[in-house]
Amino acid sequence: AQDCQVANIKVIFDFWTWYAVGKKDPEGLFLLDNVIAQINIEEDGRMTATAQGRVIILNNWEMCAHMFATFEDTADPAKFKMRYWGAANYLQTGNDDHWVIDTDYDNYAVHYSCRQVDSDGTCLDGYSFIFSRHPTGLRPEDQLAVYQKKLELCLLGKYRRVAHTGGLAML
Ligand code: DAO
Repeated sequence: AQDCQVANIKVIFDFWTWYAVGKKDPEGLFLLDNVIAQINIEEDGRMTATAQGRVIILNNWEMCAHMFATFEDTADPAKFKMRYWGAANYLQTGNDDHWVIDTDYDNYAVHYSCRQVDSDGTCLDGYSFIFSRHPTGLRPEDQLAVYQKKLELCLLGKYRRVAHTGGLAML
């Protein structure tokens, strides 16, 4: 709808869905597949996110988790702290690093989060998402850039494909 309110004008960064197409899991894996995320810019300018994905909790109970996240800036504009929680209290909560390693905004994004840094400075426990705007995966022309970032993150070969079967994620 058109109401001519400047505050209501949507910019392309808002509300566009990112499909997770690859994931390096952390210990105590949570989000399995059909993972989608949306970055939102609130009216006060703060960044938030909503995400959903298939999870298995408690006694093999499968469900679609609805997650929310808020972000805090750090000195580095691409490094955020992300506080996240679920729509239900039996879902995970946490406060993780959220680093945007690379993105062209329109097609792909490489995310990285180290939860525990080892004594030698390497990452002992962390996770990383490869996001695409396309549920079918990365475009061939984005694969080299993503490969290069996986290499730089020392995570080459550690990712699994995240399927989008369109079932639970549509709920
Ligand atoms: O899946 O094991 C895991 C860790 C994922 C943490 C949950 C994050 C929920 C919010 C995601 C926002 C976009 C990255």
